[in-house]
Amino acid sequence: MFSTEDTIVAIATPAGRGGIGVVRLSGPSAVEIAGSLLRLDSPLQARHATFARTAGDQVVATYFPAPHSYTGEHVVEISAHGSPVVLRQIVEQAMRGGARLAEPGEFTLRAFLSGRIDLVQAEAVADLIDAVTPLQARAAFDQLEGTLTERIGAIDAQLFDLIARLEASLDFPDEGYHFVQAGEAGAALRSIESQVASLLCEASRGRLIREGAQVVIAGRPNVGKSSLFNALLRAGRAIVTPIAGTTRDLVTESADIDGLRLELIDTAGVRDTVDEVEIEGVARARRAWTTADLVLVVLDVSRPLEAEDFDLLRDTMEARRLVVANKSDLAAAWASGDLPAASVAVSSATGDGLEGLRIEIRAALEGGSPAALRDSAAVTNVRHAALLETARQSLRRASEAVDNPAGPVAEEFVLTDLQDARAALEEVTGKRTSDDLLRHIFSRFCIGK
Ligand SMILES: Nc1nc2c(ncn2[C@@H]2O[C@H](COP(=O)(O)OP(=O)(O)OP(=O)(O)O)[C@@H](O)[C@H]2O)c(=O)[nH]1
Ligand SMILES: [Mg+2]
Repeated sequence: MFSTEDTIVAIATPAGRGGIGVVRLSGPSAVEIAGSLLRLDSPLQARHATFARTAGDQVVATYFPAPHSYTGEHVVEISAHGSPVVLRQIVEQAMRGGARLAEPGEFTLRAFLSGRIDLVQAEAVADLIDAVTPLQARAAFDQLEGTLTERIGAIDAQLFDLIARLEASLDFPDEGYHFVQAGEAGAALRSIESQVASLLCEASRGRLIREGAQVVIAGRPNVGKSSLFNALLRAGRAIVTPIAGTTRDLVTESADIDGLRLELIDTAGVRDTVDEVEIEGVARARRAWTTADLVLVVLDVSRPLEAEDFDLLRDTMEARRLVVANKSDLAAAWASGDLPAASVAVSSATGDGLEGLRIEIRAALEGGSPAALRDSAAVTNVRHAALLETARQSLRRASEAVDNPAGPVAEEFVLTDLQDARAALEEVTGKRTSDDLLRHIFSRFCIGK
């Protein structure tokens, strides 16, 4: 379906002016086409930067012969001065020489099709480019290095071995000999299943790294929600006034807490009101709590607790939350023991306690293991997580069949489930794949990658 017989060309550097700009050619005729547009004193040598002229610029061309190139094909990279006009001219000349304009991600697609990288690694390239925090970049880099590929490969190999032995038992039914005993098959299955489960366990942490978490600030009017929002952002983003009911709509901003990306959302103070705008603001605030990964429930420690404060604590009980006692710089009207939940004392005005709150936010999002995020998160991609879940369910069914108290179920049934599990794993790495899936994955890449 995807042709790799033609030679593709694209500007590989970002649009606009820059110090240098790179045009990349890949395909069987990359060298000939480059030769047609470059005036060279000597022919291009493999992996050597060669000075040359084009019609409109002085450039440096580098030739990477197949298969040791980014795409696995013959690649020529032409570094010119970073002028969009010059770069476009080079691309046009290459097209006159027979090259085709590359689709988004087509260079990486070719690297996948030529077997130089697998699908996980190809997706990691896009994740690395899109990363906005060092933690996201690190997780993508690990995947690019093949960490996940290796772990899935190891699981797949064990499955393959088990399947082969079960099939052998089927092929020689008259021998009365089983190449694998039920107990042995059960143990192997449990081990494989637990390896898949541990990958899945990393997936929820991985999602957090990749997509960031939504953290909503909730509370009654004037308790200092917008002040806390600004303090966590270290910027005067939201309007703060002594007037209750200042914030009317959701105010959203990205924040970065120790490399963990957050979408921080300030909301309208919750109260009964007849103001139509405020009523809508409160409704939006309530909806935001229910979808948040974490709710910061803000209370004002300088004012006596009222029934509405307890209502708020009750209304947010179902959510993952942290109770924040704000305005700790003022005289306290209540103590933390008066609340039905633990609380963190802060002053958004002075910054007191904010560092502790940041630590609590991270811990709450990471499920209580602060070190975990930094260590490893092999799975960050929802597509991978969904396929691993499918594999786990198939393995579960196979285990149950093997451990059946009424005697093990026939090999045929176990085999079907094991094959299903394998198919799911192979879809992660792209050993099995469809054109539609590839089209979908590579469409999120930039042109020239
Ligand atoms: N002393 C002191 N004052 C604070 C603190 N945090 C907020 N304030 C003051 O409390 C008032 C209300 O602050 P906001 O941040 O606007 O409160 P809010 O919860 O966003 O209020 P609404 O948007 O009306 O719901 C302002 O006068 C702030 O200066 C604090 O930690 N200490
Ligand atoms: Mg506000």
